[in-house]
Order: sequence, then C-alpha cells, then structure tokens
Amino acid sequence: MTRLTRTLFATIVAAIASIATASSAVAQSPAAPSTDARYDVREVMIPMRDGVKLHTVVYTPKEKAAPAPIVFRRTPYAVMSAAGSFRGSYKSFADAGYAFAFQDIRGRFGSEGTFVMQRPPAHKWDPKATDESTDAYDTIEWLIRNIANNNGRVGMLGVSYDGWTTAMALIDPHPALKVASPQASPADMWLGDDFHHNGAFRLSYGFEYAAMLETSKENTPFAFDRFDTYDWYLSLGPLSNINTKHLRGKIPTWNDYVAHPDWDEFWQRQTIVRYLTEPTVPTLNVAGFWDQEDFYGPIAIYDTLEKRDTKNMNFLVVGPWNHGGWNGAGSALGPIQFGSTTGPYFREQILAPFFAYYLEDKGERPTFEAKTFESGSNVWKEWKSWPPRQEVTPRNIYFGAAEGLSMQAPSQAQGMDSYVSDPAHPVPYRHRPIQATYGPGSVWSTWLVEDQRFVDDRADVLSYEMPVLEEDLTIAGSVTAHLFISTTGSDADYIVKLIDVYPEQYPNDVRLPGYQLMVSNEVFRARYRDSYAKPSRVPTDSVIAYNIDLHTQSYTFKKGHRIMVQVQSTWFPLIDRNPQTWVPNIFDAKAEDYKSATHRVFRSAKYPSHVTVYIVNPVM
Ligand code: PG9
Repeated sequence: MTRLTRTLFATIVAAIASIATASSAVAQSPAAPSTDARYDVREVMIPMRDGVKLHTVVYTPKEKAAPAPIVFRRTPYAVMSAAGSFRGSYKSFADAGYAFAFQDIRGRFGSEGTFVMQRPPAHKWDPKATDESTDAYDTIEWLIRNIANNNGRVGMLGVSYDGWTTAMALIDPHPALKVASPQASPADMWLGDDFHHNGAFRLSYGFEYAAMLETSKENTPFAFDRFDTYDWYLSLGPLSNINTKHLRGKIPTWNDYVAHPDWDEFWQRQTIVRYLTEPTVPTLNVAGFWDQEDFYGPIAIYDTLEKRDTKNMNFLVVGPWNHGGWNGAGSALGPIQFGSTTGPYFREQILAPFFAYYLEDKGERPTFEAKTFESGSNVWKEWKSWPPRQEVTPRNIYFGAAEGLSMQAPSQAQGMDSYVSDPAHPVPYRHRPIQATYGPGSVWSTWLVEDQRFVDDRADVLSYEMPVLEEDLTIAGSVTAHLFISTTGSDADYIVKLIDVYPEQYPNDVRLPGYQLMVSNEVFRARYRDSYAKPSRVPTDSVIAYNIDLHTQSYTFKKGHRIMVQVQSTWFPLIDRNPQTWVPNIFDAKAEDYKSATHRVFRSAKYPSHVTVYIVNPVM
C-alpha cells in the first residue's frame, strides 16, 4: 500500500466506524469486548456440530434475582463493541436484566470457518450440513447450558444481515427460541433487496458491499481514488472492467453476479421464503418505509408467514425509518420531521413488551396485527391486516396532457410523452458528489428522502403533477405503477417515483418550500417483463405494459401539497447502466453496446399509464 492509499483507507475505516450506529454496524473490531458495569463479560469459542468454533461474547447480569432470558444476535460485523447497545438500542433489555450473547458468524472476525454471502439452508436434505439455522441452533443449545441463571428462553433479533440470521434461525428453530424480531432482513437478493431490484443490478451497493466483506475477514472498504463515485463508476466503462481492472476474480460474490445475471437457481435457493413458509416462533417483523437497503425483504417475510399464521404469531411494524432507523431517535429523516421520537416508542412500547411477554410471561399478548406510522399526518395506525383490506379503496392516478396527473382516465385516442436516455449521461440517484456508500461524508442513509428537484428539469426525466390537493389524501397499502412504454432500443430500465410536492409557501420549515419527497419508488429491468428467470429482448417500437410494484406505504399527502410521478431510465450508480441494446448478459456487455434510446410513455384511452394507490376510506 502506498502512503496515500493507507491514509485514504484509514479515513474510510474511521468514517465507517462513525456511521455504524443505527444501520449496518460496519465497524472495525477492538481487541477486547466492551463492558458494562452491570454485566460479567466473557469471550468464548462455541463449537458447532461440524467442529467449527464461533467467536461469541456473552454478557451475564451480575445481579438478577430471577433467572434471566437471553437476547442473542448473530452478525458478520464484529461483536466486540456490543455493550454500547445496552445504553442505546438494547436499553430496555439491559434495564430488565436480560443476559446477552453476540456471535461472529462463520468466517468473519473472530470465528472459524468460511464466510458465504448468503449461505442457503442445506440441513433439511443433508443431515451433515451446517448453515445459519444450524449454527443458531447449536449456539442456543450451548447458551442455555452455559449461561448461569438463565430461564431457558432465548429471543433473537437484529437489523439487516443480523435480521437475516434471525430469520434463518426460525427455520427448524431450537425449542428454547421463544421469540424473534427479524428487522430489515433481506428475503431475496435478486428480486428486491441489497443486490438487485427486479433484475436491475444495484451496482454501487453490490460492488462496494461484496468488496468490503470478502476482501478479508474484517471490513475492508474498497479504496476509491475519486471522491465522487459517480465519476468513478462512469469512467469504469462496461462492468467487465470491475474484474479486469480491480477485483481480478478474487471476490466470490462479484463473480456470482457475473455468472448469474438472471433469477436462476443460484438466487432462488438463497431465498429465505422458500424455506421459512410458516411461523415457527412468535415473530415481530420490522421495516422502514425509507429503507435504502432492505424494504422488500421484511415485507416479503411477513407476507409469506402471514398466509399460514393460524396461531397468530406473526406481526408487522413499519415506521418512518431508513435502514435500522428504529434504533435511533426516529424523529426525522433528513429535513422531514415526524413529530415524535418513533425510535424509542418502537423499542420501549412495542419491542420490549413483545419480548417480555414471550420471554418472561409479562404483560399481554400483542393486540395489533400490523402497526404503521402514517407520515404526513405523523400518527401510528393499527391494522387488522397489512396491506389493509376493508379500510381502503383503490384509486388510479393517470398520466395526462401537459405533464398532468388526474384521477380521471384519459379519453383521448392519442397521448404520449418521450425522453431520450443516454447511458453516457445517466441521471444521478442522489446529489453529486456521490460519496462511497459507507465512505467519509456519505449521505447514503438518507438518499431516499432527498429533494427530487435536482433532477426534475432534466430532459431525460418525465415529471407528472396533480393540481394542489384541496383535502388531505391518505394512502395505505400497495402502490403499483402500470405503464405503457415503447423504446427505440431492445432493452431498458424504468424507474418510477411517487412524490409528495410540498407547497411553495411553507412557513413551518425554510428547508421545505416546494420540496419533492419521494414516497415510493422502484426500478424495473424490461428484459424481465415476462420472466425473471428467462430474460428476452424488448421488441423495438412496440407498446408494452409494465406493472411495477412500488411496495407499500402509509402516508398522508396534506391539503395544499401536490402529488407527482417521475419516470426515468437511469439511476446511477445505484443501478448499473442498461446498454439499451440486447445483450444476453449485461455483465459481459462491451462499451459499444451502450446506446441512447428514445422511450415513449403513453397516456391515451388505449394505453392509460397510471399509478394505483389505496386511499383510506373516510371514517363514517
Ligand atoms: N444491507 C446489508 C446486507 C444484509 C445482508 C446481505 C448483504 C447486505 C446490511 O446492512 O447488513
């Protein structure tokens, strides 16, 4: 390493440690476990059924009259700083005198074995196999035998990767696992979580995360030689240059992206909802409406379990949070204020009582099925189901002439808007400079709430807007875009954003007049319109219907605001550039395959592009 690279590297590591709080906890590991005066702490190597030993830090309360339950978390991000959470995110558990165990998963930090990015469960058909489920099982067995004065009950929880290890433990769980809260757990890395969305590759996250976790056993951020990674990714050229110039075939997950561009068995066998098909343990699923990494996953897990929740063990909480935002104050995201501290409310009023009920028989069984925070009106709502059924009515918001939006379907025979998308000048997904995802000064964690005005005057972004709302309009449940589009190319990406436009006069907050807040969004890669497993060339100049799931929301567009919908074809470098000409595998595309194309979005009686929302019925 040169001195410059070393300095850059040290800066990145320091920055990662500083943003490691609420979200992915990507921190470097100190030499000794952190302490808390209330706890005895010990480091142990716990043997798994195949002899591999996993590094675990165990905290036992010094004073506890009654036997204590155990809170258990498994992570790839290091466990040595865990006691810091006893005064923060785990305060309620520590104040209640629970024991804790934090474990490095296989191949990470102090643990033996090999790290696999998303190890598919294998023990069901191979009794000798180990996976994240068996490792959780074997550890729980050890914990209840070796932690003094425990009550034989374990609760697991964690955010994101640690949410996923929690969800994995629910497949054939240890009988002592009595409660779980998978939070922002990915469910499918190709359909909707960290690495792809609807087949569109999440370039910056996919590249930087794989390099960070697989360069060494500890977190090793990729050392960019440019601060604005928009420039870096653009000058990279075709994706094949990642291996030729940088990773040189050494990062297994990058090689997997290249070898498996489609939703093939490689991705499908990692999909947790293929194995976790019914509730096995009382489960509190947690998600954030502005989660920049895993919003698809927690909802998919909840939905799947809910279908077979005959014993009412499966619950959902979705708040106004980014990735892991419930572990912070949760009173604001960027300049958007929520009027209360939703983080402590969740931790103290929802999570802690949930765990206390199942781990200590304290309090009452949860009375809600789903709880969402309705941003805009800034209130918590309880629902009998999520998405709600009886309380809502579907409404279509149609694209119209003069960049308008209306609840009336278009009646005219012709109607269309077009834009030229040029892969050489992609639309940035957030304000430039785009710092490395977890790099110094990165605003990655709040990019979903950035003011979209920075792109709405670009010629390659279509913006449709409704007149000013005369009444509040509240939506709850799914948001789906139904678009009719033709292209002069033979592949394309379509990005749709549902936006709340604040009034021009907004005396409440000088940062917000005219603000364009993204409420829902998603990208769709057109080659997958008929099949995620078998992509096909998009017929040139043919009008094609795309149904794009923009996920769920619970939101009030306030009187005086306007609803906007934007459509564009690049979101860079969040999403890799689509060449817009047909190539079998975009990871093998050549520089000359990337071409400009004209996209036509139709808004006629025959092709009425629109967004469907579910409007909350007025209370009678
Ligand atoms: N979003 C991160 C992640 C989870 C699982 C796999 C890959 C990445 C995280 O925050 O842990």
